[in-house]
Amino acid sequence: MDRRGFNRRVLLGGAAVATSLSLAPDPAGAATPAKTAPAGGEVKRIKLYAEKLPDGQMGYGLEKGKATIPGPLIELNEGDTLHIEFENTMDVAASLHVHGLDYEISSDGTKLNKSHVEPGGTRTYTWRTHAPGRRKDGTWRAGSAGYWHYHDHVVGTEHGTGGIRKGLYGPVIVRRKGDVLPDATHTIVFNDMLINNKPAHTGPDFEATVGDRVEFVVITHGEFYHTFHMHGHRWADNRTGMLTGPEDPSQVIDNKIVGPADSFGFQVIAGEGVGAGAWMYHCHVQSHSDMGMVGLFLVKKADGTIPGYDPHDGHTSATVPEGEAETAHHH
Ligand SMILES: [Cu+2]
Repeated sequence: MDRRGFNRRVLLGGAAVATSLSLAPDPAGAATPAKTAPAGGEVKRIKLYAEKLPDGQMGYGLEKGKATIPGPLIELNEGDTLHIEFENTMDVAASLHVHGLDYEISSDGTKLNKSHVEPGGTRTYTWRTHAPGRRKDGTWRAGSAGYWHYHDHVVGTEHGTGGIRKGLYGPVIVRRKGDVLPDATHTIVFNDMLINNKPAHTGPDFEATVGDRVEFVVITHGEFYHTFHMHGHRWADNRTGMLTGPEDPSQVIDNKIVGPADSFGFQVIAGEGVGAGAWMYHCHVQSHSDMGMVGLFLVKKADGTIPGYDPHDGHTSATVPEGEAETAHHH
C-alpha cells in the first residue's frame, strides 16, 4: 500500500479508539481486555469441614475453625474433576450434596444411599464436570457450566432442612472456556427471610470501586419465593448473565424471581453509566423488603468515597463481612 493509505488507516483507527474511550464511564477499565476462563480438564482436591459456629449456626469451611455462611465459593472449569475430603466435626450427621454437576450415587450426600458422614467422620465426595457436545444419536448434550450450589442433605431431616436453615450451603461456579472472569465474586443467599443467615436489616453489604467487574451468585433456600432486585445495574437472563453480542436475544433484567434451591449469577461493571453510590439490592416482595431482606452494593469512587452515603445513617457498616471477603478473588 502507499504511504498515504497507510497513514489514513492509522488515523481512522486512532479516532475510533478515542471515541469509544470518551463514551466509556471508566476509560481504564474499558481499555483492559477482559480475562477469560481456560479450558478445564484438571483434577483438583480440597478439604471441606462442616462445623458448628459459636452462635449455634452451622457452616462449611476450607480450614478448621474458619467456617462461613455461605460456605466457600467452589470454582471449576468444564472438564475439571474435584475430590472433596469432607470432615464432619459436628455432633450430628451431615453431608455434602451438589446441584448441577456430575457425581456417582456414592457422592449423593443423602442417608438414602448411606453417602452421609457420621459425627467425627470423613468421606471423599467426587464431583465431575463436562463440556457440551453432540451425543451419538445427534442430540445436543448441555455442558456443566452454570451458577450452582451445594448444601447439607442430612441435618434435621432426610432433606437437610435443619442444616440448610442453620447455614450449611454454599456457591459453585462452573465456567466454560472463554467465559469472562470477574474481579470479585459475592454470594447472596435468600434463606427463609434472611440473607446469608444474617439478622434482618443488617445486609450483607459488598464493596467495589467504579469500573470493577463484579460477579454475584444468587441462591434461594427455605420456604418462600423471592424476587432479587438490584438498583442501578442490569444483567441478561441467561447462563452467564452477560450478552454474547448484539444479536443475543436474552432479555435484559434487573429483577428475577427465585424459589427454593434456585440459583443464578451475573456480572456487572460497578457503577457503569450511573456512577458511585450505595446501591440497594433487596427482595422485591414488598413485605420481605420491609422485614429487612435488603443489603447494599457499595460502589466507591476511585478516591474511596461514596456520594450521599453515611454508614451510620440507618443501615449497616460498610465493612465487607468476613465470609464474603473469602469469596473475593483477583485474577
Ligand atoms: Cu422475598
